Amino acid sequence: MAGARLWQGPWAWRSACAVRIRGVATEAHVKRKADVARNRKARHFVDTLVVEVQAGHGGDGCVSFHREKYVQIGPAAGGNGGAGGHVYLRCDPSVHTLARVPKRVVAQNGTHGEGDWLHGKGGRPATIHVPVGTTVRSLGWTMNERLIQAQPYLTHVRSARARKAVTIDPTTTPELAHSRSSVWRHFPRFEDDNYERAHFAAAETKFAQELRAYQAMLRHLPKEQQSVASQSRRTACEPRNAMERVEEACWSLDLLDPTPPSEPGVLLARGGAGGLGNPHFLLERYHAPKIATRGMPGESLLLALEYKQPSDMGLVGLPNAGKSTLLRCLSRADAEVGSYSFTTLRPNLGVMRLGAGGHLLDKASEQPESERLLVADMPGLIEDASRDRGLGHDFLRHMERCSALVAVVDIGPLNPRPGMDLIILRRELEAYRAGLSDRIALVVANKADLLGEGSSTARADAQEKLTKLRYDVDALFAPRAVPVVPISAKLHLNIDRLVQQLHRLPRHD
Ligand SMILES: Nc1nc2c(ncn2[C@@H]2O[C@H](COP(=O)(O)OP(=O)(O)OP(=O)(O)O)[C@@H](O)[C@H]2O)c(=O)[nH]1
Ligand SMILES: [Mg+2]
Repeated sequence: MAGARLWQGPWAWRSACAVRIRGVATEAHVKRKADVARNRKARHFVDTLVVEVQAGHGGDGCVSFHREKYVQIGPAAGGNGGAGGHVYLRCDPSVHTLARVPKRVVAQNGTHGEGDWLHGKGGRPATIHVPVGTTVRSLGWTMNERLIQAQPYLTHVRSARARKAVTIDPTTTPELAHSRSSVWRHFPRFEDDNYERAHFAAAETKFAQELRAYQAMLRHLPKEQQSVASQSRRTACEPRNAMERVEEACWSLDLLDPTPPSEPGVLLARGGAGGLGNPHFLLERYHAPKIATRGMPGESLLLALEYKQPSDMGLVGLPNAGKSTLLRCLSRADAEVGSYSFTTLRPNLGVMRLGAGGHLLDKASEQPESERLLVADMPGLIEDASRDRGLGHDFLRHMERCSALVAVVDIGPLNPRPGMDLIILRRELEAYRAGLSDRIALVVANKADLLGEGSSTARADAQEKLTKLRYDVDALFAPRAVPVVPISAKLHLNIDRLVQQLHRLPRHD
């Protein structure tokens, strides 16, 4: 334990120093910190995710000769390796979050070929299921271990120079020689001198021709049959920094329709082709080939997923206005409530159940529902959230798919001018996306229970404050008429009237 602390000590000290040395934290650093904080609490509401995708590698071809009674030296009988599994992406209407998408998706490798012409089995494909409304961006293809090993040799044999003579000298180009050994398999005891045999040169030329033909065939496939990895540029980006570079994505797709059941989905990464067994290298003058090829590496890529949660209405407001309390009051959602700012770090969702007359059904009510409205409670917005103050305003992406917005303001005694909150809110919504504040269809004046307590003057003051707020709302949203409903979300006061108003809200698509 003490050892572990000793080991952690200098590391922690060094990283703290690194931040101090840099002096000012970069914008990206601040953004990442806010993202980490948001993810920690509401893990069920994952809206952005970077996924490492790895298609299966091909199984190795086999070097074997047929043996049976009275047949001592049979023909070449090594099976081919199975192809690696592809990785697909499906848009699934039964999925509503990215929380279940693993951060690394790996398809199965093909199995190796065996003797007696037994070909290997193809690897099982892997499928990523995402909700309708997900934006998929490819951050580029990446190198995997198998590709790092095989790439130099594969590039060499594909090159024009190699077309004339494929000769690799291990003393002058040891790297290439090493890479070559990750592509070829040999019959036992032939590993050392197989490469010097004339037969190998002929087999290598054949392999190079076939490799070129295979790649040309892939290139000429219709666009929708080509993998996303092959349509992307190579990236050197690390998965943990990937979200910062999402703007540089080289391929992107908005999945607005579910994938038909008859289709496998978008092909993200193609599995590697299976290796070739030794019968494949039977040439006119060589009847006992003692070589086979290993399976080709599967494609790998880095993917950024972004999900904009569609909901019927979104509760927006400054911190502590009582948005989460209101969501709890309207639905069974267990949103966290606290008397400090930024209690909510990620959007919470709740379902508002309405009965036949458009009234709110009790949480335990067994009465039949006539309508359901999905309500999203957003984290608090503050002034300059668009400049990454507070939690920033990235979470507003969910508002883009929200039919109507409900602004929640604190009308209690601690907030002398609730109208100012609306001005800040409007400005921040507009800073995120011009026109977004036009979706505000209702203003909820919360914490009304704290006003007008006791004397009649207090009641008159409360009335005046509400009138002033109505005046501010009219001035701010003119020529639109935006109703103001005073409530107490905590004490469930005037909720019936609020529900009636919510029911009547105009919905944008
Ligand atoms: N008296 C009174 N207090 C309320 C009412 N609604 C909310 N509160 C209190 O106000 C505080 C903040 O409530 P939250 O629901 O967490 O506020 P929020 O807008 O979700 O805050 P953030 O998540 O930080 O943006 C809590 O202490 C609540 O108990 C109300 O109607 N009356
Ligand atoms: Mg909250």
